[in-house]
Amino acid sequence: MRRLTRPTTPDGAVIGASASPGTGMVHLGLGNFHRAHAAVYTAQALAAETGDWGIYGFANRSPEVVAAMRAQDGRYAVLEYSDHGRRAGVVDVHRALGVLADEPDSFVAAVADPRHRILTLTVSEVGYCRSPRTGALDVNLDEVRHDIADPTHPRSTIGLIARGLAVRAAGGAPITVLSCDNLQSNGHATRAVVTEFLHASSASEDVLAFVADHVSFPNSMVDRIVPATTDETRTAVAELLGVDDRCPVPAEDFTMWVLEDAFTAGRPAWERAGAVLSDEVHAYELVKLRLLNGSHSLIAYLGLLDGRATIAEAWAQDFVKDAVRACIAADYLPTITLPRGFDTDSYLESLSHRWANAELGHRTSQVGTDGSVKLLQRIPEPALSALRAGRVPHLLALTVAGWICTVAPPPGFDPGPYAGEVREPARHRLAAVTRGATGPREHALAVLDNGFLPDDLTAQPAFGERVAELVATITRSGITAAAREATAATEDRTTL
Ligand code: CS2
Repeated sequence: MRRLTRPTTPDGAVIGASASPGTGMVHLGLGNFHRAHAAVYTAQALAAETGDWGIYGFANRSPEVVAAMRAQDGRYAVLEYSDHGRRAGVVDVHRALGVLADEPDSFVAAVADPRHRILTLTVSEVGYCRSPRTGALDVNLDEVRHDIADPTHPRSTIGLIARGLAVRAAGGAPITVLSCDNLQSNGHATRAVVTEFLHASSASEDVLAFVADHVSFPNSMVDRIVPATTDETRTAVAELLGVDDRCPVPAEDFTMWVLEDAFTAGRPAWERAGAVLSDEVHAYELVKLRLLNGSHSLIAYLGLLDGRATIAEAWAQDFVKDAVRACIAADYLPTITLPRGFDTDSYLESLSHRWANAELGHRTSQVGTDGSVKLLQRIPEPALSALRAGRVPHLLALTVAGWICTVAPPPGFDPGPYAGEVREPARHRLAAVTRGATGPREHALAVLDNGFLPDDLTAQPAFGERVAELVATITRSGITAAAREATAATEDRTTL
């Protein structure tokens, strides 16, 4: 079968429009999420309104996707699974490609190039180099420490972005840095870590003033469930399009993007592709980070510990549904001021539907990955607001207990066949701090006492106690019993 390229793309298969040859945006993080989300919005925006918005895409580390896209004239397919079956379309908006780890100078030059007016980021929660305890730039991370000492040869994401902006400052051309990651107030958070880095590395007043006055960091809420590519993805694309694509992306049909309209140097007409420009991004972020992502983590850890490979299989279990419903009603919804006119019932119904999408094959281990960093965006704030109101957030505690039992199982506890697939950057440190614990409770308390959660949450002993009890119950009686117990302890209910 012929390889997907410009000449072999079937007629009518291109989603939206192809970008023109020039690049107007730089993107960091060529993973599946960007390729099925912002790239698709950009292709559709270009169909509605032309502009020089081709993307110069950088993969963080992995050369594979860059090699595959280069061999395919920058193209790849998005394979969408919905109730109506599956369909595939080709995205053609990447006009230059690189691997950050191999050519950091090209990235810095691209950010500094005044023709580029937006830098978009999908570097995952880990990429922002923030301290779990304080949320500020983590100057104890090796890469960050290195970059502060030698900011002209950076290795960390934040050091590289800061370097690009510092070089750009000389010409003074404004630019927008747009985080597309699941971080609360992701624009503010990005501005904060970049600025903290510039201060820590003794950047000049001119550079600081440029970043303060001519670089905008809009907040945005991003949403599309995008699993990892498998052989089935490739086979399905071959069947649907008749070409061999080495880097297709599977995705659900749902997609959503809410952005603050703060683009200092222009932007594609993303609103014409369905993105929402809103002054209520914060409210949308909380809805998404808590109701979707927070619940997702709970589904993932309950499912993993119950031997379920996918989110859909986990969501099919009554004990998981009951726990998630109670969690949303009692632990998440009371902490959110909803956007104007928001229809909670239909949002919850659509979540249930999305989690049930079995064709997607979205793995519990994928959602369970990087828990030490992802959970920080999902658990501490709602947990604190419950504790301050005098309630124990049993199901948020269960989420943390599920994470501990998955990635740092107490001695003698078997987390099941899929826990080993979970990537966890803190795995070694977790093993080190729990070594020698005298039982599951002490094991959990050792995690809570060692800086994995924000200080203001660990200052509330009721939370740690609840997590420790639930880790003990999971170890002694299993995940179903622990989930049922935490659900029963939670009074409010809602229906999904
Ligand atoms: C998931 C998200 O892996 C995870 O942690 O919760 O990637 C989720 O699928 C997306 O945010 C959906 O927009």
